[in-house]
Amino acid sequence: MEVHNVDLTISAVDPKQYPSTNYPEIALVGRSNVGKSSLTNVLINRRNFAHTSSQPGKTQTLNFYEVEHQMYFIDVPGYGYAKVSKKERERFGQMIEEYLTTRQQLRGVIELVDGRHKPSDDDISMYQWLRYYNIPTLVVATKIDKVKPSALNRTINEVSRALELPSPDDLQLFSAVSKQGKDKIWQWIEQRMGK
Ligand SMILES: Nc1nc2c(ncn2[C@@H]2O[C@H](COP(=O)(O)OP(=O)(O)OP(=O)(O)O)[C@@H](O)[C@H]2O)c(=O)[nH]1
Ligand SMILES: [Mg+2]
Repeated sequence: MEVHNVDLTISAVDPKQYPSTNYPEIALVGRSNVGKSSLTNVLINRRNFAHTSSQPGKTQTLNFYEVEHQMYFIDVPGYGYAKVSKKERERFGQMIEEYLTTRQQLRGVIELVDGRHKPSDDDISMYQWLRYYNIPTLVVATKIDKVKPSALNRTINEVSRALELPSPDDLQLFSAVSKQGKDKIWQWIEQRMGK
């Protein structure tokens, strides 16, 4: 999709605030600082519309970005961020879990992992959890501009093995710097939207 029109509809802290339209929704999940907001910006052709930061824990609400009056991207707070209090983490956890398991409009989830490292235990748990709930999931290994081209196959193998991906198509390499992988990710999204 060529995106021209985008709007931050709501930064929600409560399900009552979620948009009431029936637009299909795609949520982005992953560890704090992995690059969820950066991927959102690349997909919507904006520089810093979704606020990014080198400090983890930047996104603290469910941010609904309306795209082309057709769909929403949901930028979700990251997991595994130690500086957020336990209470806060539990609150995020519940909010995210409730959203992912009950939201009718949700068509799929993009789980980001850091392409430079092996998936963490949290990454693995998240993926297993999404599989358990039968939520269609694309895994995106990001920051691959920081990975030597000769090491990319190793990244693919490590992520595929650690997450036990059912198919090689369930993984996409991406860089918010070079934008490599953007078109493939859009293809997956459009397929999930039934286009
Ligand atoms: N080199 C490189 N840096 C990236 C890439 N994607 C994100 N970053 C950097 O990683 C940092 C975190 O990016 P964000 O997009 O804010 O991460 P996030 O997952 O939204 O983080 P939280 O909101 O804290 O959960 C920023 O400094 C980004 O510039 C990438 O593909 N390549
Ligand atoms: Mg963010």
